[in-house]
Amino acid sequence: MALDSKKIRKDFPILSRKINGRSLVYLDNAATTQKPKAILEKLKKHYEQSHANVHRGVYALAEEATSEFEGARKKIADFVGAKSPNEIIFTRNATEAVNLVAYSLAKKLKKGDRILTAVSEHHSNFVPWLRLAKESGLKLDIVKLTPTRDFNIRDFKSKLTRKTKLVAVAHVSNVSGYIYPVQKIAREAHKAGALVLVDGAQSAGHMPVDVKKIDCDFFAFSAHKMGGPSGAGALYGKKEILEKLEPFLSGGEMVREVSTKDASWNDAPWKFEAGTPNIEGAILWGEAIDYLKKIGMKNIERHEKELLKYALGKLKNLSFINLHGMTGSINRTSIISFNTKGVHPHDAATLLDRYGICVRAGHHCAQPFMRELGVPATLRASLWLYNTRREIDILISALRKVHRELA
Ligand code: 7TS
Repeated sequence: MALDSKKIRKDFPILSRKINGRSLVYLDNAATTQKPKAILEKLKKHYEQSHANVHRGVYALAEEATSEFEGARKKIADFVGAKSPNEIIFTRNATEAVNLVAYSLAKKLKKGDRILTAVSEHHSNFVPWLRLAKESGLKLDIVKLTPTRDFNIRDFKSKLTRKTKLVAVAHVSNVSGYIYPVQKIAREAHKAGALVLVDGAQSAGHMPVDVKKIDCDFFAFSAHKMGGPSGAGALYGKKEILEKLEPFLSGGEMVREVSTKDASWNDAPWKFEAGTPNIEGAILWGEAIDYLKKIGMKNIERHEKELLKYALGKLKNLSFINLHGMTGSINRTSIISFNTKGVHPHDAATLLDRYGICVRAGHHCAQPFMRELGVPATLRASLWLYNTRREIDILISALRKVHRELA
């Protein structure tokens, strides 16, 4: 079913804003997405009617808040295909979810164990492993790119050893939009006896996700990249693995029994959620998920693919544009990185802003990847369910002007 863009755009109040006298063209969805008004209404309702701390009170209001909060956990679990809500740990964002695995796993790994990640990762799924390796005497192996700048499965297989304890890769690259073959990666990693973490920050809001089908052991993602609020994220972890892991943070909520000598831990996922959680963040995330489900993730994916094809067709016709990553529309989401010949990405982005266009310029927190691409920075347009062909046309026409003015 084709999306009714006109109707969808009305759900996002910010899209009717003017920037520099122009209609806002928001093409920075990989950084964060805009929010549907359903979540604003939900926040008002929650604060006006059911706010209390969760898990602690026996009074009706606290029970209501707890049930909304735990209800959100169930919505999130169902959304990514987890077997049970207890496989979802609330975190602040995808970054914290990755760090949770790094810190918890650190206690299980020994000197000489190896971690395998890729050169194309976002820093959030790279620096924690770099650091863990340095601090715990582990070896970090890094998968190279193919000539088309994608994940190199051959190199991956050659670097996977019996000493590899964890494979940590993205589901979708935040620079090229490339969709990693995560099912294949998980199958190979498991054959070698390694655990698999998939960083789903760029996939969860853009395509149907099924952690059971991928068969990953961990899946990290953020609410703010899928219509939800910032400050809310989650780590999916297989139940049997979470049970064996030590908590990352300690304090209230995560304990069962505390004496002056010792403490015992609550069950997963609560043993990983020390302190008062982001209650409203979780609830609003649940609301955002209801919104996305109503539209349908398959429809969103199809809409983005169509727009991507349209945008790539137009960009390829501009002789002054260098596209990075795969240049076809298969096997990738609608994240497009490119450079404008003779114009620094920051200058181009600043000029595009004059036309009301928001695109990202920079290294996109993926400096090792930028080095492989041979550029210090790129321009990046990233699309979502509310973007339209008209907005792509506005971008193309503005890029022509930018090139005329600056190159
Ligand atoms: N992993 C990937 C693949 C990402 O793209 C990002 C954020 C993260 C992890 C971290 O997510 P967070 O919610 O914890 O911050 N990516 C971007 C980006 O591309 N531009 O701004 C943030």
